[in-house]
Amino acid sequence: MGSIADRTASAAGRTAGVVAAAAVALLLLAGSASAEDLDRDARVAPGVYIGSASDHADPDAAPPPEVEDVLDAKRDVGPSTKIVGGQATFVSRWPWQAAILDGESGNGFDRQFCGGSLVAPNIVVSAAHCFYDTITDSFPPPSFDVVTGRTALSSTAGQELDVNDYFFFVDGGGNPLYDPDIDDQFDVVFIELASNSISPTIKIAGPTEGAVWAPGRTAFATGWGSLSSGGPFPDQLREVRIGIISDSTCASQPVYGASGLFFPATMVCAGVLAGGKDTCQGDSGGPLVVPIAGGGFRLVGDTSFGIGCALANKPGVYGRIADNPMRDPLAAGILTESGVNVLGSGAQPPAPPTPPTPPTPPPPPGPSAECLDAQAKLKKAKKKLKKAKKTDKKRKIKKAKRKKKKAKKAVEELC
Ligand code: 4AZ
Repeated sequence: MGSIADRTASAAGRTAGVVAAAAVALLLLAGSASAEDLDRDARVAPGVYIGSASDHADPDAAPPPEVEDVLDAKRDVGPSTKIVGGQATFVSRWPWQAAILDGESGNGFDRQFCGGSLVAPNIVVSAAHCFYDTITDSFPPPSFDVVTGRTALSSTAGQELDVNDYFFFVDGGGNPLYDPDIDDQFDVVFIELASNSISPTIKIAGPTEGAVWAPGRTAFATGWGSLSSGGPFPDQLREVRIGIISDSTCASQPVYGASGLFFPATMVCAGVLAGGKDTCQGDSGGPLVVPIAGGGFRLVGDTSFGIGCALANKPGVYGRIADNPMRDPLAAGILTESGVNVLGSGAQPPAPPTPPTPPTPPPPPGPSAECLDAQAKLKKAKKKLKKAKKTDKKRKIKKAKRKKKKAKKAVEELC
């Protein structure tokens, strides 16, 4: 518990108990300020590290209020299969999809409060706001379970796995960078499972793969969240097809510009500006993925927040996990914990669908070349017959008549 934090903290000569890590930190350590020096409005600098939840107090504390919000809402409305904007799907299509469960009582439907993405056999990426306790302003020790390989939450399919620890971004002084009192930046954690999941994993889009999640690209979000704000929750996993939205559009006045909620360094928007398709409460932490050429997907975001759900000009906002400043510390922290490189490389966007072959153009108007040839031959045969008639030679006339007849027949057939 707290292992990478303690190891790297001492390597960097920091005081005991400071949690900091990630290979990328080496690039950023020089001249890094103390926690006190940090300007809270500039939390992207001077460094982004990874810290763990394991040192924090009271494992028996009540779950964070945001967890209770989702669970209360589920108790109120119960399961439903009626969802707007997406469609029911199967975990076999999105096998990296994880469900995060709270407490001990009830089935998976009763206990699920967030989603996640399996990126290594023992690592799930999820959202920081799923775990942060806004009452104590801290990340409590893990008191939740993770399910993989399950389509219907209320079933017992797949694996239910214990959690060893979870890790979040911290600044150079070991303070969490996710702080909902300020904004929703750095809304990402990775969870270390106590044992491996057998489900297939997904790679995070790597530094050479920006094209796969360029603005306008097709994306999919999946989860068990309500797809209408305050509405019912489904028991079966759902998927929704949306698009990546540019930072400039998302930061524009009619979208999130006026609210001041959107920070492009740590967030990416995806959705449909006309409204109607979106993630919603309970989808948090779950995957935002994009298809790649040759089949397969890359993970580019974790479901974070939005104003309402599926409203026009209010798309979903996702943790920008495929870009720095979060990508490299996240990947380095996971590599340290699990030995797995979770970054993809070399993937291209899928080729656009091949356009239908154009219909063969109609033949040009007018007589064909064969017809013109036959007509010329007939003219010649007529001339020859005229000439033959003048000679009065019967055999010649007969031969010319035969030729003319043949040429006439050809004209009739070809013209
Ligand atoms: C939520 O409350 C939530 N429309 C998640 C995603 C969105 C809104 C709310 C995006 O967990």
